Amino acid sequence: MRLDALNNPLDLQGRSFAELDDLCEQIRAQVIAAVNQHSGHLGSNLGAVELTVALHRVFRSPHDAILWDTGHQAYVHKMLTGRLSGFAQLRQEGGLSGYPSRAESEHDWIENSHASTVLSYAHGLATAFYTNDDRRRVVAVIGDGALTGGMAFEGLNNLGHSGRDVVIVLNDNGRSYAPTVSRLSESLVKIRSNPTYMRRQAKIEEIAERIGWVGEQIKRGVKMSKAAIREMWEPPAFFENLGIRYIGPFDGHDIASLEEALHNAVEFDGPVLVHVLTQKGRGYAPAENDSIKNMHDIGSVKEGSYTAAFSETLVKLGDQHPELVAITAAMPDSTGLLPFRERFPERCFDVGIAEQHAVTAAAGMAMGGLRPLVAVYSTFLSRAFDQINLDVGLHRLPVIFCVDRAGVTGPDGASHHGLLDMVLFTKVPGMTVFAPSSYQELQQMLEDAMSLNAGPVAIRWSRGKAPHVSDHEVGTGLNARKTRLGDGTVALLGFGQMHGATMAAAELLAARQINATVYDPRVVVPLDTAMIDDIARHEVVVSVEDGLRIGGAGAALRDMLSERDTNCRIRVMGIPVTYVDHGNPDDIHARFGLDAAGISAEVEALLA
Ligand SMILES: Cc1ncc(C[n+]2csc(CCOP(=O)(O)OP(=O)(O)O)c2C)c(N)n1
Repeated sequence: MRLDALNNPLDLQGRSFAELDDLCEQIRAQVIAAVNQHSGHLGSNLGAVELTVALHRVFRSPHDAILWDTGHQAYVHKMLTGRLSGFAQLRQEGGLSGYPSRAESEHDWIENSHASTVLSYAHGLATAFYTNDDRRRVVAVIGDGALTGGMAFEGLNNLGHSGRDVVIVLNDNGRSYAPTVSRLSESLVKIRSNPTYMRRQAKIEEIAERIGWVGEQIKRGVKMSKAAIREMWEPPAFFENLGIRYIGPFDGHDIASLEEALHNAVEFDGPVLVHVLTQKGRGYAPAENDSIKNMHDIGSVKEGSYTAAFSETLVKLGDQHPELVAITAAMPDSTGLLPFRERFPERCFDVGIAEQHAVTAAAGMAMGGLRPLVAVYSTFLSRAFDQINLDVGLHRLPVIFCVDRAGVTGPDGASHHGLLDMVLFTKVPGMTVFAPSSYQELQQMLEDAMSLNAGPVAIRWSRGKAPHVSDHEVGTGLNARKTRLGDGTVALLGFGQMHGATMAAAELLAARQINATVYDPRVVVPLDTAMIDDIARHEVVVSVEDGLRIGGAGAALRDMLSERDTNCRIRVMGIPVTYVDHGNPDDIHARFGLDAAGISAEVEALLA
């Protein structure tokens, strides 16, 4: 069977296991080729090939709902549901999304790519199907990493309570990005390393059943020893105490045994967890041998990037400040924490995919006299806003948020852009917010943040390469920096990386005899009042940010200007309130006028 002749999961029916094994080889080759060309998620998809084939043979998608937690491992699912040709344009503007997408296929029920949500969707769908007497199955695939997120526990707990018919497939490869950090995972590992567990458990149950009628005493004794044995194997007890039947573990690369397990699972009433052991990066030696993250995705910290500036300075600060500790929610590599962790292993904490817990744990550490820094992507931090606002902000705790991938991030699409951070941070009383425009600015801000003790500080920076500047082009403290002297007509302000675009726009304007003042505001909150006084004297002020235009940095600036006695006209440029698809960041900025041409055109329109 040729993969490129497969249009529909129904084509998988009636195939021999030998044919399916051959198909899996073809799928692996396609995954590797696509990721090598366009980057994306490699290890997780290579590990889920057989599992995805088995799921599509046992369940009837899209009638049955196959739900993927996070969704980064759904490439194989896409290939089996008629989208193979789309991989030529994987993650490119207008091309195939790197995550499930409802616009792409009726086989994709959910498309948000933030982890740990799938059990809640599953509970909701199963409730709706039950209520409507709609006999569809619901299958939720969740990784051991995603299982460390609090929402997963909430979902399990509620599923066990409600008894909804959901098949939960725990795709356990022992890894998130890095090896999964979780007590439950350690117990799962015990099972993983003991393949006789299943056989032994079946035997004990059988014996107990057989001799159970001999006498009450023996029965009770056997029950107790069953319980004791079960407790030795915590995960089954963990799930079953929550009201979820546990079966497993099964070899996640053996289609026959997977199918048998899935068929058995649907026979039970109520929620069942099928524990499947897989190998991340399976079948591709470089991924199998990557000890950090089995090539979870391609590309880590790039030289010259903002992340690299953070990573480098953090180690230096760690030497100077023994109280400094760093926290990550399962992403020590891509957030740039590895050098710090290597040097100070006991001062670096991976808390699992648990951003909310990370923030409140940081609050506790700060209360106890440590100086915690939370390194996190902008998009993932927004789910912990309540914790930032109340657990940290209200307590005026000096937690430092190092917010990577702020602004438009590009190929990962709507759920991965960091468009909300400035909107949210500007609403936390007492929070200081920095937006660096260069490698050196980020380093300076991180050092300055260490001396701000009265409340939380956030430094938010964009993905990718940072401009490199010389010492005299770096500000200090909470001051803005005037980077171009104009004639008082037009003032341009570009927050963070958008400073570059405003400088370029000023050059275009200069060619048309418009001599603009340019500021690098540096600090989003509190805005520098000397800068406000100065720009208030201009005829036209244009602020540019790579976040939502409404309620963000420019909006706060406009608010402050409106309180002055000034006739200046202000235009706030940023991203409109919309979900922005995947694409190249430069193209996306240009689409919203956030490039030199767009900014200069806006200025000319305002002057006209
Ligand atoms: C809330 C949230 N935080 C962080 C991430 C980044 N992230 C994407 S996949 C992943 C690891 C997932 O591990 P697991 O669920 O075990 O799946 P695997 O890739 O190992 O198959 C992480 C941390 C995310 N998607 N969502």
